[in-house]
Amino acid sequence: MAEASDKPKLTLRLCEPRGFCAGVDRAIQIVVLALKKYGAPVYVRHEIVHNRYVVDGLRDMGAIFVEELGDVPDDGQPVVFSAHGVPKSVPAEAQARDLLYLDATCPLVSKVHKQAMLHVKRGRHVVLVGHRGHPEVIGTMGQLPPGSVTLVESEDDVVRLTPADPEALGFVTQTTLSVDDTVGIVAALQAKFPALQAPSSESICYATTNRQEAVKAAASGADLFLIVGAPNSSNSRRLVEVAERAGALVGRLVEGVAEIPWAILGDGATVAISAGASAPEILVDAIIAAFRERFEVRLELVQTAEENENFPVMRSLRDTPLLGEDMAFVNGRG
Ligand code: 2E7
Ligand code: F3S
Repeated sequence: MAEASDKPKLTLRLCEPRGFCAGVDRAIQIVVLALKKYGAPVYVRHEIVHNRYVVDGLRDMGAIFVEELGDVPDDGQPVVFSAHGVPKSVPAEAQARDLLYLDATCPLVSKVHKQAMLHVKRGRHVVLVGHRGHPEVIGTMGQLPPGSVTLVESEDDVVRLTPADPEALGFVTQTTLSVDDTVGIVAALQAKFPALQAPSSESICYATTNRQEAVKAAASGADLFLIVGAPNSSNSRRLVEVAERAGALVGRLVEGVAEIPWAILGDGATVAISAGASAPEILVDAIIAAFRERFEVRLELVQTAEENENFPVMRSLRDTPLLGEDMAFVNGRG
């Protein structure tokens, strides 16, 4: 008979879906495959996705991360653009310098770029709902002619908005926004500008929507809600906000085990866990293992959706095989 544990008891609620989305998986694959095909170094403009474990792992394989194309030398090696997208000037500069570039922009970001450009083509000024300074926002604004886009971050910004022609406006949003906050901002825009044109499909992506839904479903009654993700990961930060608003006592963004606030957890506590779209599952596994060392854990799954999205890499990399260890890394499990 199994011996009764003398460890305190704890319920761990695991959200599903969590962690890597199809765009992140594709972006990491592109860097790994480029390293296989072209050898090291492969330059990557900006963190391929906002996660230190991923970036360090790729650096160990031979990737060199730079912030600007100007930092890439003319040594014949390829440069990859991050999943967040780039202004049009970046591929233009790469072409002018005859650099070999691979664009790992998420296809769902490229779709938002196209919808923003379509607004402009139809004579509309674009309202972009998003967070100032985020690389995705810089990339989306950089698709459009100067003066044709205005960034709106809040309902207050809507109050201050005075477009030249209120009859000719269209909006798009960043893909990783809070679904609930965005409903409020878009409603304020529509109330003030009844002629405002929506994009032909939702800009907030499936992964953002699904992760926020699962967090909402798991938050009530949680003493602590851990979101695995990096401080510069927009979608992960939104999950912490969602968790706290949906009833978790404390929400915490953690990059790993070291940041878990053990002191606030006693016998009988409930902890919920999710992970941002850029956080590998290996980090979640390590956190669960750390809980098991300290507590007698009862694991619960809170699943609100099933995801089957898969974004293939560009044709030029499709013949390069991904084997064992590399495959595990790409899937966030190695
Ligand atoms: C690209 C896009 O790398 P992330 O943490 O990025 P965010 O935008 O959330 O800071 O997550 C994956 C990802 C999400 N959105 C990549 Cl546009
Ligand atoms: Fe793409 Fe959404 Fe992931 S925009 S990179 S699928 S979080």
